[in-house]
Amino acid sequence: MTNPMYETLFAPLADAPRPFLTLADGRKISAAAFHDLIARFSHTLRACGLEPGDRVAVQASKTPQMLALYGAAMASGIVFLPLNTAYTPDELEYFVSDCGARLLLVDPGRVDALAPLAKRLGIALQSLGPGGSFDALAAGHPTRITPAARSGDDLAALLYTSGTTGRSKGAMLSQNNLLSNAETLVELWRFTEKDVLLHALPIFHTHGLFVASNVILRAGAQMIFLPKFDLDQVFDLLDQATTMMGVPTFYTRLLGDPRLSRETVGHMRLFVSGSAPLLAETHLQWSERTGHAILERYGMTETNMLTSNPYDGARRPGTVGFPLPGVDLRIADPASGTEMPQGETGMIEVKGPNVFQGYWQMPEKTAEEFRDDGYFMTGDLGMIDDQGYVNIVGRAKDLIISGGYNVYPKEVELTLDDMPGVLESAVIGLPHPDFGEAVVAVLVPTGEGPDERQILGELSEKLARYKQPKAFIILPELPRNTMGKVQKAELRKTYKAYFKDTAA
Ligand code: MLC
Ligand code: AMP
Repeated sequence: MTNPMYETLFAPLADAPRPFLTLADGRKISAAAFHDLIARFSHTLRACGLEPGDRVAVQASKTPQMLALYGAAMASGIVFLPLNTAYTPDELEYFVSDCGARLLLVDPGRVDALAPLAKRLGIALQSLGPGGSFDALAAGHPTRITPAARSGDDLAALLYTSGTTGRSKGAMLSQNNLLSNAETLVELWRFTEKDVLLHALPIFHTHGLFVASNVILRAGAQMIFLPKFDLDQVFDLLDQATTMMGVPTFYTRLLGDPRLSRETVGHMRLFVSGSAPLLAETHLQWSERTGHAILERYGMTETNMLTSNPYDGARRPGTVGFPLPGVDLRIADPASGTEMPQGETGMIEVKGPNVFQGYWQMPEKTAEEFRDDGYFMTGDLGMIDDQGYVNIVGRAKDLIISGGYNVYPKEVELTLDDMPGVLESAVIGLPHPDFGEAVVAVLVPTGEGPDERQILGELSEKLARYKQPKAFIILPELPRNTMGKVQKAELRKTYKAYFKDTAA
């Protein structure tokens, strides 16, 4: 194959009259029409001066155009860099300059706001989606393409992940990393061309882009492609779907709605959850209410999917199931990397064709996260039970997962510590009924004390909304151990019921 990703996932759409996308307003886009768009966008990327191996960065709403751009990047051998639409221009600037993108695509309404940034970085700026300048350029291009020659080892995408310290890192994913995972999941979860996936996840992260979209493309199936998770839209369109993938917040919100019943989901084949822990309680409530056992799986940006509960066989609440075929997973002593006996808790370490190629231009950081024998340290603490199911029992990394989005406390603390009235801060995740965990800032004030509204105002210029604290707790000092280290575990324990019974 001259371009495995394009040929496997996107070429089969060409000239196929079958439906591919159903949009929120009921409009359908055929596979053939979608492929025409991919071809036009591919020519347009080249006309904008991008060569195979160059990066295209995109921060745009979830539209068919955004998904077609992904296909076009693959067809042209261009590395796709999708960015969370919640990122502020400050956040965006780092990603775009770090990866040396040649072109930045944004929503039409954001061009004016981002033009100075693009000028400063010397990068071309176009808008994508209805009324977009990129779409207008594309209209003049042909609907046939010859894909760029690429091998499975060539880079397909760069996804940025934050870290416990320092700068965000661009995880380099090759064509084979993505394809091998899609192939495994199609088989394991029994996807066929008869499936219709209700797709309400964002497509700038692994879950919505690589798990959901790649699986559907590989299976030759179709999607109900919603701009975001909206309960009314989901209930309106659910009866046309056979499967859904979501973060746990999708399931708790659906459970909170009286429309959810055995009848409303009677025709569904499969519900998948991931990106954050699904409470055993949610799993059980879902089974009682709908008769379906949610299939929970576990993965990471750097590794794609790693484990899954079985399709046939018991889907155990509170576990993430078995290592995927082809994935070697071990529980190791975090300090030495020595494998631990079954039943003991340690670092989850993995190896396989799905594991990424390293961090963009950060060879030292990459080396730090791999063992000498090639295992990648996930930063998750786990245990394998007597039936072989992997249980995630904690995190070695200081990370909060809020509604499926990762928030690294250090980034929020550094921003807070710079603000007037703040002497120091500790950012923690507390159990939250809607988001699973919510970001909370514990602040020690200087003399006058901080003004919360002013802080939130300043934070919104610097940090995406989902990273901003949902609550502030003011203390005269932070609890520290004898070494002077802030005891976040103690803070989490003291305030664990903070959001209990709070309406979402
Ligand atoms: C939105 N807000 C959030 C938030 N999402 N705050 C904290 N955590 C979140 N996840 C903010 C909004 O800006 C808004 O702020 C307020 O919270 C409520 O808005 P909302 O309209 O209710 O939010 P909503 O659009 O419904 O979003 C919630 C959500 C969404 C859960 C549907 O966050 C979502 O789609 N999450 C999926 C994330 C995901 O795909 N993760 C996969 C990563 S890949 P205000 O104050 O303005 O009202 C990965 C690997 C793997 O992890 O294994 O899959
Ligand atoms: P990200 O960096 O956004 O890809 O997030 C990856 C992290 O999400 C993993 O390292 C886990 O901590 C977490 N995660 C993903 N799936 C699950 C799951 N099913 N249960 C618990 N944590 C999960």
